[in-house]
Amino acid sequence: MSKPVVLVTGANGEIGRSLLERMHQEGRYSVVTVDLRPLPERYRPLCLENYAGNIMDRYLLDQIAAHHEIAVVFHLAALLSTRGERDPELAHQVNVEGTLHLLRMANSQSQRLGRAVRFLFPSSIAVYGLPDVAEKKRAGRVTEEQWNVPITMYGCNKLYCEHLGRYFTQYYRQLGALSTAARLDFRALRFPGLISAETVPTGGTSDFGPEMLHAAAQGHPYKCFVGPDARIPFMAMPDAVQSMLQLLEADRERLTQSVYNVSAFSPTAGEIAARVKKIYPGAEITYEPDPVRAKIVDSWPEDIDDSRARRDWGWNPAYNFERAMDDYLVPGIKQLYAK
Ligand code: AKB
Repeated sequence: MSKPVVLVTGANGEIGRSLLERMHQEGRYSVVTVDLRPLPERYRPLCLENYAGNIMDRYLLDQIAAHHEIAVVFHLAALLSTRGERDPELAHQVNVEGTLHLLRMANSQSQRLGRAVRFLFPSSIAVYGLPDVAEKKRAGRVTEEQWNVPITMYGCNKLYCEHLGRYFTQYYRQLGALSTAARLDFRALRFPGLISAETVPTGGTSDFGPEMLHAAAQGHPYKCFVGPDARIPFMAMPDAVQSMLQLLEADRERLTQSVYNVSAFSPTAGEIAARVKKIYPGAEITYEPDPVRAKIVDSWPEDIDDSRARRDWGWNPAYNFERAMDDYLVPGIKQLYAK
């Protein structure tokens, strides 16, 4: 029997590349990718087919759907929070209209195949918006439905797309004749800032964590754009990939909601810097808070309550802060820059 086909959008991004490697190791799926930038040579053999193109191109999406029986979509393509504040209309187009195109395509595919295509969507802590640091401290770990008042275009986009996905799963064309069995099956994870040993993210506001570490590993000085007390949750990339695959495999009957918080550890910028300096004693880290980016970080919760993910589908991160640094990030980054 042939393997189920998984479509990954934004496959050339930092989550995408790690996901491709992990799915290749597991060997259970055939992977088709789409990204604006062609995938680097080393990732191409991991996939059945790669399309270089824009998710705004509906013709391209229809063509991909016509050529493959897509069972799963990982829709990773997005413009992140800092980039989105520089060009909010473009962020809306890519993050909302692009997602709508993918949902529509996955829905028609579900109808064509007569079974629900599983649609995995990385949402974000950016959907939360706390008014100030005092309230953020008081709020502590927030649950999925608290403080859903984002202050960035990206956060608004992610929150709306969570609703779009739920709508497509439960109500799409509810006045029409569409059978419920033919609707797609949307599942979202709200990720904290992600830290990868292989790539430095671009365009995000949680980027200060990974940037600090990658700069130190390359012997570059780093000016942190938030103050040392800024605290948000983070997660090591292997756990992010693990959570997506675990949610993908979860039985629908066990899921009590379509959107889940997932969290791992929650250091301040100063605690990350201290750890980085312990590993790279020569690291030069200074603080020059950017008022807008720092305010965005202050609007995100200190931590998120992921007890529903733990209860419903067994989420349990493998990496706490120390393990993430010592067992994953530092060895991986050393190898990366030794090349
Ligand atoms: C960003 O900083 O925009 C992202 C996120 C927290 O979703 N990394």
